[in-house]
Amino acid sequence: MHITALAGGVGGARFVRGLRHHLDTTPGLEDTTVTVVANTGDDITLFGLRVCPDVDTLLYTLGGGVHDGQGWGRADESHRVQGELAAYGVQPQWFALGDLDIATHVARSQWLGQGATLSEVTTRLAARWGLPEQRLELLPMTDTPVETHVVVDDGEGGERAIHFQEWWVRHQASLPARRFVVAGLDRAAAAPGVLEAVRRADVVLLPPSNPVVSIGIILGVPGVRDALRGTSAPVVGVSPLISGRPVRGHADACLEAIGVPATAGAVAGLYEDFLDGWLVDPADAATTLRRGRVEVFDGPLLMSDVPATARIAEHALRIASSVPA
Ligand code: FO1
Repeated sequence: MHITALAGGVGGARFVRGLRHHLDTTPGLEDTTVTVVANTGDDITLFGLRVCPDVDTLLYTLGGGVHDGQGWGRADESHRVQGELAAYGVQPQWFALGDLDIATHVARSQWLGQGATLSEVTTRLAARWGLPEQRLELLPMTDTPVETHVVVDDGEGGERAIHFQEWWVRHQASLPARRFVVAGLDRAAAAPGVLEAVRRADVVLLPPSNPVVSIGIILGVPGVRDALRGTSAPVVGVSPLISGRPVRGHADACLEAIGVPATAGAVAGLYEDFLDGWLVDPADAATTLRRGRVEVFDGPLLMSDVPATARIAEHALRIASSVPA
């Protein structure tokens, strides 16, 4: 069996880690391969280094090196380099880059500078984190540099665009977002293997990632949405909301910016043209009605630890085998 998942950062990475745990501990499913297509709209160049937060969160989480409390960055991290940069007055300081993490960005930037594509670089980084041995393939959604920007009020009656990370990390999504603009997305091509991974999958999963700035950005890569509509595989999504709120992150602020209510039903509506099954938390079951052909199921969605997350993944796979694709 082959599973393809579209993922953002923390929620996507934790879900895929649970999925892999379920596959590895279930007789007959160990050989299942998983392709993860990662959002790259969060990418940013800082201190001359290319930083790919969602790709790195997936690498570290699946490779066993993540700072579990934060959900991103490396465990046992130090911040001596950024401290030294601060002493030089080098900005920004609102985005914490640890010393071990910086090595990833140096390696990536060096290889990109030598002419490697982001896919090739990601494959090299994934090898260091042991992903192939776990039958995990990690693909950036595109090799074209894309960056999500957030249009906010400029305080003088006009508007200005800031990088997504500045809005998310520096301002904690507290500046009302007028809209998201993804520089480069309309001209981007899906990275090698991405469309095939959707088309040849036996199951496609949408982990509980941000529906606007993670999954929504991947869906904006030309060809991805059509591949999802055309795949013969069942497509099953896991709601990122519990009781209408994101467990972490700012999905509610993102949904508000695009005029979509923060409800599990409204999020399913964003995927209605290709989704077959939608898994919501029991807290949202009563208010989530079947939408068109999308069948709704409920089960606990709190990813409190790896075994609990594995049970959510198992439920998603059971749904995949029960819904008509
Ligand atoms: N998130 C934060 O809230 N604060 C940070 O300083 C921060 C630094 C950071 C560095 C590398 C990295 O890969 C991720 C980092 N994140 C940080 C997380 C991240 O930028 C966001 O959670 C995502 O981009 C949204 O999915």
